Amino acid sequence: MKFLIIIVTFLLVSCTAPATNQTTTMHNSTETPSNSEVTVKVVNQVQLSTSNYDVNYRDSSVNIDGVLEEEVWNSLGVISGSFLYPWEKIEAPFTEFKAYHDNNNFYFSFVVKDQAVVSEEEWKEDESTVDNEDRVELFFASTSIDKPVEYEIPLYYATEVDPLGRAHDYSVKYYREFDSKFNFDGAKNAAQIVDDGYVVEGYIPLTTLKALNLFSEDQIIRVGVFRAEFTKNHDELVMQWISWVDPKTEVPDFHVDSAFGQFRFLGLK
Ligand SMILES: [Ca+2]
Ligand SMILES: [Ca+2]
Ligand SMILES: [Ca+2]
Repeated sequence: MKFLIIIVTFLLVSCTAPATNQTTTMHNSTETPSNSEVTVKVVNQVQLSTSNYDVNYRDSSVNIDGVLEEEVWNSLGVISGSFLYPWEKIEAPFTEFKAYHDNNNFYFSFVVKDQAVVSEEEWKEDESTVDNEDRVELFFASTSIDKPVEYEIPLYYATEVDPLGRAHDYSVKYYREFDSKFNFDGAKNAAQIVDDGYVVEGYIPLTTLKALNLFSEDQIIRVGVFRAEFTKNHDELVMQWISWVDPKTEVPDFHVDSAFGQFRFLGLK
C-alpha cells in the first residue's frame, strides 16, 4: 500500500511541475522516501512556479507627488527585468516597480522609460480616458479569479494610473464584467512626466485592501503588474502590452488567472 501511494504521488509530481529534482531524489535515495517527504517536495515545487514579490514593512511614509526622492524607495526590492512583452519577441522598454507598507498604507511606485508618452488633456468622469493612454496597472485578487468560491465567482480589483497621475479603478467579475464606479477608498496617486518617460507614485490604505477581503491567511494578495505601452503613429494608436508574469494566452489579455503573481506582506499587523 505504501509503495502504491509513492507511485501515485510521483505521477502527480510529473503532471504538475518539472520533474527534474523529484527524479533525482527518487534515484539517489537508497531508502524509499517516506510519504511525508515526497509531499513536502510537491508543495515546494508548486510554490516555485508562482512569481513572488515581498511587500516589506518600513516605518516611513512618502509624499505622493510622483518624485521618488524619499530614502525609503532606495531600500526596497524591485520588479524590473521580468517585465516583458508576452505577445511580441522584442525587448520591452525599462519598467521598474517597487512597493512596501507602513501598516497604514500599501505604497507603490513605477519608473517607466518611454520615448513617446501618450496622455490626454481632457479627463472623462467615467475614467475611460485612461483607455487611450500610456499607463501602469495593478490588479488585486484574493484567490483564483475564474473559479467560484462557495458557488460565486469572486470580484477582483484594478487600478490603472496614467502619466498624469489619474486613475481608472474598477472591480471585475470574471470574465471582463467591469464596474468603473468602484473606487479604492482613500487611495492617492501622482505622476510626473520626465525626459525619458514617466514616474508614478501612489498608495492604497491597508484598511481598504482588508475590507475587500483580499488578504489570505498567510497575508498574501494575488497581484498582476502590467503596463500599457502606447505610441501615437499619426492618427493610429499602436498598443503594446507589458506584464510581470507571462499569462501564456494566445492574444493579449491580462484578465486571466495566469497573469497574476503573488505579493507577500511581511510584518503586517
Ligand atoms: Ca514622493
Ligand atoms: Ca508610450
Ligand atoms: Ca473608479
